[in-house]
Amino acid sequence: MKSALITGITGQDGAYLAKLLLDKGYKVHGLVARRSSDSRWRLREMGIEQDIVYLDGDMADACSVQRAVIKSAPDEVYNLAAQSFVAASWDQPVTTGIVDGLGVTHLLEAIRQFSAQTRFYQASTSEMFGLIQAEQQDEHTPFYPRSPYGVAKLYGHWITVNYRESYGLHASSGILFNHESPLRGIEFVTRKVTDAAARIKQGKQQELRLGNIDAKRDWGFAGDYVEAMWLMLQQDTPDDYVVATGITTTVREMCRIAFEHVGLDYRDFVKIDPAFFRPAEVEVLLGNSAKAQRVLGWKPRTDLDTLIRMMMDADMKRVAKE
Ligand code: NAP
Ligand code: F7E
Repeated sequence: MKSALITGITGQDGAYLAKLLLDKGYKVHGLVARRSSDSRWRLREMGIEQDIVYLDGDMADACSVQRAVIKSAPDEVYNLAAQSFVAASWDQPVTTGIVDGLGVTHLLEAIRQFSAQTRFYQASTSEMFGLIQAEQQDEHTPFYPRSPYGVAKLYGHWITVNYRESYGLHASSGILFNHESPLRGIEFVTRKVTDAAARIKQGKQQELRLGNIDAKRDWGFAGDYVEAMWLMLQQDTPDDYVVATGITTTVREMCRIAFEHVGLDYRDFVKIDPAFFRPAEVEVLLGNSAKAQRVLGWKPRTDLDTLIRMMMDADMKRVAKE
């Protein structure tokens, strides 16, 4: 039985990845940071809460990360833990830098010292492209991060490349573009919109306040994207891969799809609020995942319309029960 350690197991991707690995017969360990309220709801929704071995720890605390690596004796480590909300990274730039940046070194050092055969996945991000330097971004596109989050993740990305090149670790980085699901955090724009459309439809909310709805994102489904993570660690050679759909859509269009699904016109309810604009914006992202498709045999299976409908259906049911 293979052993895996997932940091960030309580997050959106953690839940989908844990399910995928359990289905493949892995023993799954999860590094979980102490919180005063319940953080395992996604694992419960997936029906896998009882199937995971939980290890206490925080990415900011090198000792706890080291202990988790030693205890889980992992064949594979997936580093998904992060302060992942871009907007919050301007409010908490130092925490974001420690957790999303230095935290990666805590984990890589523990692997290097105690478990050098372990394969490592780093959750890199399209936010590293930020102010885009090419119309469609791939593994060769220069980076230009636009937020403390993007800057911290760029450190995490390069320290992963560096440990691979310095110590020969099997360390890979997935440069993932936005991916969503019914388990997406409510603060991210897709869930904010589907939750609000469901509430408005059911008379529980009157309007939806958004920021820059002209921003464009390359949105895919989290369930498809965790397969790419796993595939990267099954290769003989570690490498970096862009994971994206190759289609970019405005927030405005995404709102139209969501509201239309419940028979509403978003223009009647969406209000633009300067409070949701960012100090520096990533206006457009569009990924080229040709390498992942060629080498890993991966491809996105869920289009945006299907994804938003899936999220809308889940939110309609949840809001109705409240
Ligand atoms: P998410 O839902 O925000 O989950 C983040 C996870 O990190 C949660 O389990 C959270 O724990 C944990 N965490 C936060 N701070 C921690 C700390 N100090 N120590 C230990 N754990 C900590 O994020 P996601 O959408 O699943 O994304 C997974 C990873 O992929 C993240 O690294 C993100 O930056 C990256 N990424 C995401 C996307 C995307 O579109 N989703 C795209 C590219 C890259 P709590 O539940 O206790 O808060
Ligand atoms: O914003 C615009 C906002 O917060 C998308 C994270 O998973 O993907 C995610 O980062 C766009 C931005 O995601 C609102 O300005 C307009 O242009 O859903 P988001 P994100 O910032 O793209 C990347 C790949 C990651 O790595 C991150 O971890 O939508 N927008 N109005 C809004 N966004 C939010 N959240 N709320 C609004 O009211």
